[in-house]
Amino acid sequence: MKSRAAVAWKAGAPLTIEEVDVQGPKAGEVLVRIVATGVCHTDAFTLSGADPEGIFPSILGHEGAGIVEEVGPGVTTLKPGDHVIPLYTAECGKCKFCLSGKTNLCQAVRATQGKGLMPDGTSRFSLNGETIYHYMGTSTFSEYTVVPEISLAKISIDAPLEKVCLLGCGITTGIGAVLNTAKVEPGSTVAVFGLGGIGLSVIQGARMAQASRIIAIDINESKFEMAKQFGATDCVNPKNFSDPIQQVIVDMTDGGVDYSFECIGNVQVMRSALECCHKGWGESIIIGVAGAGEEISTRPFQLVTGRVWKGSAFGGVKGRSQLPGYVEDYMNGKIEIDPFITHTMGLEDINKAFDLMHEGESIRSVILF
Ligand code: NAD
Ligand code: AHE
Ligand code: ZN
Ligand code: ZN
Repeated sequence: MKSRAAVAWKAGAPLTIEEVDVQGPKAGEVLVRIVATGVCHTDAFTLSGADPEGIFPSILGHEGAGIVEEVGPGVTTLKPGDHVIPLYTAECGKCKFCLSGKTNLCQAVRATQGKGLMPDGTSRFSLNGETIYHYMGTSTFSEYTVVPEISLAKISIDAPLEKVCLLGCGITTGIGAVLNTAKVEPGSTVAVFGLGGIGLSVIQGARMAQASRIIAIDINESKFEMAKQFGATDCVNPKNFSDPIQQVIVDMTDGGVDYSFECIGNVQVMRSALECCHKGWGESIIIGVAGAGEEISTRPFQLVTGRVWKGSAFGGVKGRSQLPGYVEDYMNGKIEIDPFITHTMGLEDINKAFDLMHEGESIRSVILF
């Protein structure tokens, strides 16, 4: 079949809207009609060429929601008409990772996913006979996409897809990092570096966890108003201080915060986020994604003296079993999504969504098909 899709032809070039060919679902696969998709900074990261796994030409997008159109042979848990959120972290329930009880990082399809291919090693997308690669196993910048059954969370038919698409990445990632990865306790102090969709979701999660103090840090002060709405108690622009930001936070908190979160993808800020943690117990969670060749560093003494460095992918959330609960929590008012959607547009304007992100103007743009 034909599908309207935004194709990334090469690093750094704008996406172009094409009528691509989409092959029907093979065994264990599902054809999904995407209704809406957010644009996450990770899409921009891969488009920039900084992603070691970036492949071109490809169809980006990993923060979508849609409706099952057709299922391939052997698919038992989904049927046409079901509402779904595609998962860049699958949940097979059978692999060593799924069975460990220690991680959400199912590896059942991860190897082929990282090569832009379906689990059988081929792509469902092409244009004029040329292969177009998948992205993160989701490719939500296409009206029709093919996704493994184990990479789809079935959600309530009543949930508005143009809102809950953001649970496909940003909002779940931020809240999950607080609740699952850090396990922030009531009364904790928290520092959040970077106030985009991820950082604001961390703030939302920190408030849910009843943190007593939430320090929001960004070099773009226009983000502070929304940070306060979500529960930030203090807003700090590192550019207003001559001291390093970690020293500023340590001075503000009698020795450092209990938890910090890096939501930018800047390795220098990752160091600051670790070093603003309290001696003896402070934990810093890396959420931001850094480019090829970049490395983090600190004095080992920072860890010897009890600070802990952790990372979090998709907020530690197991998509098939836990994401439907996040959708319910949105429906019953426990999770906020609407204020994140600062812009909506059609697929033909998707490059504008990237511009708004780079200009610091948007939190999330949602593309409506
Ligand atoms: P965004 O562009 O919307 O927000 C980034 C924010 O960081 C902006 O407000 C920007 O002003 C701020 N910032 C930039 N440089 C800064 C600095 N030096 N000091 C303080 N603030 C600074 O991005 P986003 O969509 O919120 O994504 C944030 C990061 O999280 C990206 O690296 C993205 O790839 C990553 N991410 C990771 C996961 C995961 O599962 N680990 C999931 C989603 C996104
Ligand atoms: N491809 C990159 C890594 C990108 C990355 O870390 N992705 C996050 C999700 S970001 C969503 O916005 C993730 O889930 N990572 C775990 C995984 O298995 O990809 C690189 O450096 O190669
Ligand atoms: Zn994302
Ligand atoms: Zn698995």
